[in-house]
Amino acid sequence: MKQYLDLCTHILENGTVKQDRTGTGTKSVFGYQMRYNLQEGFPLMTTKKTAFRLIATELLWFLKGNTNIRTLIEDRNPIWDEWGFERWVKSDEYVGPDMTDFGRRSLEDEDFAAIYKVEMENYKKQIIEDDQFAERYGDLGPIYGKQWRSWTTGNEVIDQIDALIKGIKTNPDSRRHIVTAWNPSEVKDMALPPCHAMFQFYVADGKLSCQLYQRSADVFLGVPFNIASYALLVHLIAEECGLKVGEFVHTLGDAHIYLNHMEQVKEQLSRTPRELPTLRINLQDKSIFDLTIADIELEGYDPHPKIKAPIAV
Ligand code: THF
Repeated sequence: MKQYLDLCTHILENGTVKQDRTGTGTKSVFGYQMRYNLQEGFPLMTTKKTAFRLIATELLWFLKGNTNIRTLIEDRNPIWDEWGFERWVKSDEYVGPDMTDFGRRSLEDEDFAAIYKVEMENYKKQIIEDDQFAERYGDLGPIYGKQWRSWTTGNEVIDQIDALIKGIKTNPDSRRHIVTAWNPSEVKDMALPPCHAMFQFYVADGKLSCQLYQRSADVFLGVPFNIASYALLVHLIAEECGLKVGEFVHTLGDAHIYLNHMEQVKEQLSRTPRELPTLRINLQDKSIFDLTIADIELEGYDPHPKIKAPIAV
């Protein structure tokens, strides 16, 4: 996808090197926009193999209103493991080896990395096997699933996705098709404040479009996931509302490349994009809230090989 490769080039050429919360360091720009016409194919990276199964199971997890990583671990989806693990090792009940700064230390110190791996496996095993442990230490706080499906103020509970679908069906021309995950009163209780903070839908000519405002964008690891995730969301909502897919407009706040992803980005920039795959959804008479990964299929995906990179925690 040229749009994505252009973003990478733009940051390499114009970005500023800054320190960040994770201590890794980034090169970043502030404010950037990309547009993906979903009629031209499904926007999953072709310049590196990207795990669509992980993207889809994460989105279905959000849509079910789930915030506990137990479901993700059962789906063999590791992308939120570090954030659950962090809550566990920072708790009073954790008495194992010191895991302070485990993300950075496991990259710098092989012996530590081996100990961390054992602790992480134990954590995941306990999440799967022990209901009470999973309830206490598998929950990431009121992150996306909670805000999307049950934003709570006083004694009112708001299902923003249900309201979004009803709004699109009954009043497609509305300029208020908005969902926000940024709940200022609950940000402090979240394992990670929402990166994809708010999105708006738009209907024209029988086509459904979506614009996302993403406050913080990890360009090498996160953004390929975010683009495909929102593209999938547009397909699901369009299917549910009897519309065709339009555009995904991706607006970024702090768009950064971690300094330990630079070689990987350059490798990706040296590759030529290939034809985009096609998405098929088997909704039948199901609601999008009851979908499983078996109902979603990707056809004709022929990417360049995977490029490995460490995630910043
Ligand atoms: N934290 C950071 N630093 N970046 C993010 O993109 C991010 N997220 C979610 C929460 N915190 C974040 C988690 N999303 C991968 C991708 C997305 C993630 C977390 C991890 C990742 O490691 N992808 C690898 C391996 C995948 C695989 O196993 O195949 C990849 O190569 O794509 C953004 O919302």
